[in-house]
Amino acid sequence: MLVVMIPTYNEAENIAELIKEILALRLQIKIIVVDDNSPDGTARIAESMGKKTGKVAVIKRGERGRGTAGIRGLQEALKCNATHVIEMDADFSHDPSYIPALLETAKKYDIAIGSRMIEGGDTEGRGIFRDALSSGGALFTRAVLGLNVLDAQSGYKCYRRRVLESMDFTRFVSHGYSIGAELLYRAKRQGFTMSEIPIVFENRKRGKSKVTLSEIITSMLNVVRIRMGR
Ligand SMILES: Nc1nc2c(ncn2[C@@H]2O[C@H](COP(=O)(O)OP(=O)(O)OP(=O)(O)O)[C@@H](O)[C@H]2O)c(=O)[nH]1
Ligand SMILES: [Mg+2]
Repeated sequence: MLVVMIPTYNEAENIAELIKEILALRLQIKIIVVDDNSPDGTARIAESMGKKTGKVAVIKRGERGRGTAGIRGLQEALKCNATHVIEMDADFSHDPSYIPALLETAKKYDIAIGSRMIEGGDTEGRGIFRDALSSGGALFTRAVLGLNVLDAQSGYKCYRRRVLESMDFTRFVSHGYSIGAELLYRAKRQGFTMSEIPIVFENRKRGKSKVTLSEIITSMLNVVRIRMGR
């Protein structure tokens, strides 16, 4: 069974439609939403979708943070017998229509990455500054961590169960957005394979961005810490 894990903070304008589109793929899927007590009622909306469909579980956390919310979601996915786990954003930057291709790729490789950087991939609707920051960040991450993928900062990925089972998240040196890159780094060192499929990443149309410039810079510094192991 495939679990799709979605961290949310104030995504009331996106979450219901996203869940509908994912379930419309008609795959054997369970959705786990990890919400950090969003003031806009995201969790309530997701819960009501869960009641209607029986396919959505909502985890409500008291703390905040994209990174730790993601870890919690991956751990919960393992508890419900997932063979594969997809991690994606709630804001439609990650088009759910790529889910089947990610899953297929993760049947051949341990990790499939939705990539903006390989041929056929792209980023749309983002300002030139943010775009340059993403591309530069991806190149930097790849070089420092010695990864053989171009979009190591992508938040749209599919993991095979055994990758997640092998991770001791208590040993992770990063806490924020760089957790994803750290997971790839640790996976590569353990001999897991990974491959990218092209995605067109569209800037969010509804709701507000949560990531700050300081978080982006911290996550770059964390890449160096990951490499040094502390
Ligand atoms: N649970 C949880 N989810 C979060 C938190 N911060 C962000 N998210 C979610 O993580 C995903 C990515 O966050 P975004 O704000 O879209 O960040 P981004 O995609 O890097 O930036 P933009 O595309 O510019 O908005 C979205 O689904 C958010 O709702 C948080 O503190 N807790
Ligand atoms: Mg986003």
